Amino acid sequence: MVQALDGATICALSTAAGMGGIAVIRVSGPEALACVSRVFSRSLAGVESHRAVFGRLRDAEGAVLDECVATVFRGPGSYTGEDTVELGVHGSPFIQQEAVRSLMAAGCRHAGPGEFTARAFLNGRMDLTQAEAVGDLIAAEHAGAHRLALDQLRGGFAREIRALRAELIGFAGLLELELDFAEEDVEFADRERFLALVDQITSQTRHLADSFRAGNAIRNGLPVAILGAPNRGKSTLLNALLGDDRAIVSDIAGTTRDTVEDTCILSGIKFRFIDTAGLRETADAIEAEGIRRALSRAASAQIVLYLFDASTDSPTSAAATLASLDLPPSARVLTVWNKVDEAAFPLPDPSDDVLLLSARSGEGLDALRARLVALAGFDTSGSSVVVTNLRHAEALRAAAASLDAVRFGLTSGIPSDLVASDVRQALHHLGSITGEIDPEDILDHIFANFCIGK
Ligand SMILES: Nc1nc2c(ncn2[C@@H]2O[C@H](COP(=O)(O)OP(=O)(O)OP(=O)(O)O)[C@@H](O)[C@H]2O)c(=O)[nH]1
Ligand SMILES: [Mg+2]
Repeated sequence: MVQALDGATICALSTAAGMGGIAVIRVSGPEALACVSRVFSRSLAGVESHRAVFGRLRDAEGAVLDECVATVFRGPGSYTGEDTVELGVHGSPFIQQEAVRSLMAAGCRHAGPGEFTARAFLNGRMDLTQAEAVGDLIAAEHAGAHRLALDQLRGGFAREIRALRAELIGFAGLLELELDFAEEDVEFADRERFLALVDQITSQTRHLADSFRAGNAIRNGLPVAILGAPNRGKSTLLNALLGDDRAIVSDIAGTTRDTVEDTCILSGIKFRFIDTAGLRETADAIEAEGIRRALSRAASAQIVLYLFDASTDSPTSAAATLASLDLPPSARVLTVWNKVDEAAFPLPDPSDDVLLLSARSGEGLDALRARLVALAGFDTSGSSVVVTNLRHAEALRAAAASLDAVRFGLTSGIPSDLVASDVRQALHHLGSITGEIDPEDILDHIFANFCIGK
């Protein structure tokens, strides 16, 4: 909750270090220096910003609790924009707990989740997308998610949104001007230019919204579906990729009936591997449902590994199977020839889209991993902005819908004041991303998901 934005001085453990390490207690607010001075052997009143002083910290009863370093950051040049003190205390849970209790007795109160970052936003130290990036940065489990969060923290996404808004505001200005002279029945703004501008802003907005699919995949794992007829070694491959005995393997065709999925990180990129029921004609209702699920997961996968069995599938039958596949064009299909250790036919030449391997012996597995990383690299290495946050994606889609209404209004002779109201709607949606509109309701939602001390 952001209920704590009342100007009080707040304190919280910022990082909980292990025994023997240093824990940082952050104190922020107008009374930060005074509060800490009450429980510290040295007054911080005259200490310059970004200076550290050594002293003794007292507990709530006035006894010496610890020797520690207090670092002073004066507002507005601090993380929150307010006067802040960071106390580096010894990391024992007892010292941490007593230090916080002592600060509370000295006039602080506990910070809510994300309250430091919420204050940073309210004090203009960062926009909303950057504040959200702080949460993402802390939650990032792998290099891909970390890079996206860092990009967002640096403000690239916010700049793009502001540029879009600026263009739209310019457009709205022209429209308002036209409204001012409505009685004279003049059309100031050139409709063609208007339309071109609206189209351009709409397509940029949609493009950003569409990047959410890639952004989400990077954060939550790029979906890779493993498909093929029964007994091709799909489950064996899943287990080999995960390095874990995750799915049941047997020589009985139709072993896997449900989808089995798990994630692993390859070269800093998170992949979500989905093992599926073998595809075949079947009268068994449960198996048929498994196959339906397999195809539905394949439809939302970014990469499909289609397995053939080098010991039973002939290249001709494989070609026929591939030709009859009805997979969405968005998925990249890689043909994987498994069981090369028992190959019965001449094997095709390996290429970017054709891989030869033995899931059982591990031969060719590294090449497959490298190929997957290379394919994912398209999404992660580009310098273009990628939307990773559902809230942003939804706001972008809503803005695009309002812009569609603007276009409709312009082309169907709807009065300019109604068109102007759609323009304002679009501005509102874009503004909600960076927090340039009244942010009260979205604030609670965003900062509630933070941890205490940030
Ligand atoms: N020789 C050899 N056998 C393999 C290889 N990979 C899998 N197998 C064997 O092939 C059989 C089927 O493997 P699974 O992984 O269960 O095949 P699946 O595609 O998941 O089969 P379903 O779940 O029935 O669709 C098992 O006996 C595996 O041990 C391989 O690379 N070489
Ligand atoms: Mg299986």
